[in-house]
Amino acid sequence: MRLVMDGVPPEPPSLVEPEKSGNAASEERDARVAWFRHARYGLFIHWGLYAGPAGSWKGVEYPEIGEWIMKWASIPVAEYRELAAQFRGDRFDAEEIVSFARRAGMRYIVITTKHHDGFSLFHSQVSAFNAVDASPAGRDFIRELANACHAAGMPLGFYYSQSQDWTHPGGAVVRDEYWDEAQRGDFDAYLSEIAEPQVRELLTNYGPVALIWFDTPVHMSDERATRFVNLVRELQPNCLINGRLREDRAGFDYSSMRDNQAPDRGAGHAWETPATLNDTWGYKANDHNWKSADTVSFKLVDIVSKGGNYLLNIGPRADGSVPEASAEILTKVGDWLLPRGEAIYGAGPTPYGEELSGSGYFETDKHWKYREPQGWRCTTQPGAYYFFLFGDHGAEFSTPGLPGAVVSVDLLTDAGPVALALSAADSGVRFRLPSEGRSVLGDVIRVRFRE
Ligand code: JFZ
Repeated sequence: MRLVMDGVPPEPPSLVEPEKSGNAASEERDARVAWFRHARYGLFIHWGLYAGPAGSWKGVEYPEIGEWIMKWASIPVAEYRELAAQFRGDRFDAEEIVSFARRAGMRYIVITTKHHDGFSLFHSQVSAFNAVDASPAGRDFIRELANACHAAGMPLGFYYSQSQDWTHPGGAVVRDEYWDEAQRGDFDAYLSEIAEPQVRELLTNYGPVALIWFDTPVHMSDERATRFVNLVRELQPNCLINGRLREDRAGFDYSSMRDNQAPDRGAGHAWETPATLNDTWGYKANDHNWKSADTVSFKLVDIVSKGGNYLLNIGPRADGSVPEASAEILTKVGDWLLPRGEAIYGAGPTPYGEELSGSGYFETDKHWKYREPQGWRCTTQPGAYYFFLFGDHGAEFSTPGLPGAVVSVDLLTDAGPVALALSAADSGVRFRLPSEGRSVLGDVIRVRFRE
């Protein structure tokens, strides 16, 4: 994964606290984010015109993330806009995507309504560069997905590139490195004529919006960011705002980790790791570097045990179909997760911490510090701790101290809980795992106790 923002090594993973954004009272915010903290695992969808070139332009293949192809290949605005004429999306099936997310155990969806290329998947009155007016699809894909999500009770969030916009004059470009004169213009005019009205459209025309996911806050001063915050609070007071609205990356309702990064340990406030399943967000025909299902289950548990959320991406092809490999991996994780869901959804962070030391990770082209699924993690519910054992962990495990007398110890299997024999350990319990009912995606042991 390349850090496209700058040429210097990234900072170590860290969380920027929401409090720093001078945000509303924290009780109000806590109430707003309650559903989000419960959900823990979401589906990110990067879909747009860039899925057509799929990583190559005029015979040249670009190694970087696919949705940035316009910049990598310095494609002039007029030429890029022509891609819309081939955008049909005839295999895009919103209901299928929602049932897929469910099946995969994901509890919210976030889709790119407009990425940096400026093309919107929704019908807009302020720009004709959208799927209804500019493409033969003639469909408002956001309306379709919103309808399907609302029918299924699936929270839907909107990714919206508020700052970077490479095809509307005045939209920001990283480091002001414009590659076409047509991109130049007045940034504040772009904000008031395109970005703010489009955010208004998104928050007015599609029913309840669970969250809005702003990104790459180039030139996003506090004053400019505040205009977006006010718009969101005015139109949909319950809509969450992520941590990439403002230049300083201060979180609003929750904080956003840098892409594919997790911190060493948790924090009191809500946070989220956005992550790719291969090395791109937007579809690339030749990127087959998929993370395995056990890597995904490990990262999910690692993140949840630190109090965070995992937002994991798929990049549909230009026709709207989901690459089979990503569907397969996410379904495998769902098969493991759903019978063990009580250990993830609404679960609290680890009461320990010793198991986390040095566990932060990030993936970039400069650094590769990635944790193999290993060791143990813990999540909690009232009256129960869940111990997740990863990798080649052996058949015996002793827990650290527990807060009350143990009532039962069960291995959560695909077929349900199986009671384990136990003996007292130093301060917790010691148990032996049976050879049946184990999973390569991680064994989960529920320890119930009386407080
Ligand atoms: C941004 C986008 O540019 C990218 O295309 C994708 O949508 C991703 C989810 O977000 O990329 C970023 C944003 C922030 C960092 C790195 C890449 N970061 O903070 O390290």
